[in-house]
Amino acid sequence: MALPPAVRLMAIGTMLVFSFLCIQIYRAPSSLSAGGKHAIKIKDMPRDPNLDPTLEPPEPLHRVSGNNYAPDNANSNRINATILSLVRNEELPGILQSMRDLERTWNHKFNYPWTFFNDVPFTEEFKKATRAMTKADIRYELIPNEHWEVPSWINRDLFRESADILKEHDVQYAHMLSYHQMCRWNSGLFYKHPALKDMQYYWRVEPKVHFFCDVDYDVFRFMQDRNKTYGFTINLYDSPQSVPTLWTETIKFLASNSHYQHPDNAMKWLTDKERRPEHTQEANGYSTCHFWSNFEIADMNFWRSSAYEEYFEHLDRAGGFFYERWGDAPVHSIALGLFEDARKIHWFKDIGYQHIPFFNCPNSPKCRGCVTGRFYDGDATLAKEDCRPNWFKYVGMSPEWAVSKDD
Ligand SMILES: Nc1nc2c(ncn2[C@@H]2O[C@H](COP(=O)(O)OP(=O)(O)O)[C@@H](O)[C@H]2O)c(=O)[nH]1
Ligand SMILES: [Mg+2]
Repeated sequence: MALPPAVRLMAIGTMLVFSFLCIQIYRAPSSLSAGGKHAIKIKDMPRDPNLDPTLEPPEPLHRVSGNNYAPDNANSNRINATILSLVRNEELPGILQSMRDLERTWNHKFNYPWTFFNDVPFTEEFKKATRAMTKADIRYELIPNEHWEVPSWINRDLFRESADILKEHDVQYAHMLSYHQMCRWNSGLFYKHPALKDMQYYWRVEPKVHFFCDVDYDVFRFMQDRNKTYGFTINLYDSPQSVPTLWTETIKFLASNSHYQHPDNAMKWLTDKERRPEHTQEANGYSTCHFWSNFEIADMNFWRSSAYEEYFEHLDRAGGFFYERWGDAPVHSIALGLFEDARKIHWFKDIGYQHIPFFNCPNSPKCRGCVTGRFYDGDATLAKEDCRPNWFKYVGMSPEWAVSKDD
C-alpha cells in the first residue's frame, strides 16, 4: 500500500534529521583540522618530548619591568585572574609546600592573588601561615552550603550500595562522601562562587605539589594573548570502573545538543580504542584519557558557557558523581574535547610539575629538582597511564613549541 505523500515526507524528514545527528555526534576531527595545521603531531611518541630542549614560548610575552607587577600597584599589568585552591585546614603543611614552590618559581614576580576555598571556615593558624608565604593578596572563602551539600535527588542508600560495588572494583575513595562532593564542586560549581564573579582565569593548585622551573612570563596574559582556553601539564588514563556510564550519558546529551560540538574537536583522543582497547571497552566508548586537573590554568568563560552548563546539569542529574565516582578531570576533559577548538588547549611543557606519582619535567636550564623526561615515580606499571602519546597523535603539541625542535 502506497503511503500518503505527507507521511512519506515526514518519514524522509525524520531519516534526514537522524542521519544528521549521527554525523554530528561522531564527526571526528580530520587529521588536518585537529590541533590545526601548525600543530606538531607525533606518531606513537617514540621518545618523551620532554627530553628535547624546552625554551620559553616565542615573544611577545609579558614580563616584569619596574613595578608593573608590584603587589600594591593599583595599575599593574595583572589581568582578572587568581591562583585558587580548595583545601582543608589539616592540609596546611601540604599547601605551604605548594605555595613555596609556586611563589619561588613564578608568583613572587607577578603577585597574582591566591583564593582559598573550604567547606568549613579557615582557622586563624591556616590564615596566618599562608599569609606569610606571599606578598600578594589572599582571600579565604567559604563554599556556600548549596554548592557543597549532596543534591536532593541523590538517594543515600543507593549511594552506599553503589560504593560497595565500586570498592569491589578497587575504586579509591568509593565510600568517602566528601570526595564525591569535592569532584562535583570542582566539576561544575567552583566558578559560580561569588568571590570569582569578576575573575576570568585561574591556576588551580593542590596541597603537596611541586613546581620545578622558573617561569618568567605572565602565564595568564599568555592564555589571553594566544586565545587559549585550557592549559595542562599531565595527560593520563583514568580507572574505567570509576566512570562506567559517563560516556553513555555524554552521548545522550549530544543526541539533543550536537550543535555544541566544535568542528575542530578532540573526539579521536576521547574515543581512541587502539592504545588501551580494554579501557575504552570498559568505559563504554571513552578512552578515559584526561587532563590531570590537579593542575589547571584555564578560562572560566568556558565553564560558564551554555554548552558546559547544560552538560554539567545533565551529568549532575544523572547522579554519577555519587553512584559512580566521576572525577572533575574526566568531566572537564570530555567537555573540552567535545565543545572546544582543540587548538585552544595548551600543553604547558615549560612548567615543571609533580603531583605524586606523576611529573612533567622539561629539559631546560630553568628547572631544578626533577629528572628531565621522567614521567612517574614508583612502580614501572605506572608508565602505561601516560596518555600524552594520544594527545600528540590526534591533536598535537601547540605550535609554540616548534622553536625548541631545532635547538
Ligand atoms: N576543603 C576541603 N577540601 C577537600 C576535601 N576533599 C578534598 N579536598 C581538596 O580537593 C583536592 C583534591 O583532593 P585530594 O585528596 O588531593 O585528591 P586526589 O589528588 O585525587 O588524591 C585537594 O586540594 C584537597 O585539599 C574536603 O572535604 N574539604
Ligand atoms: Mg591531590
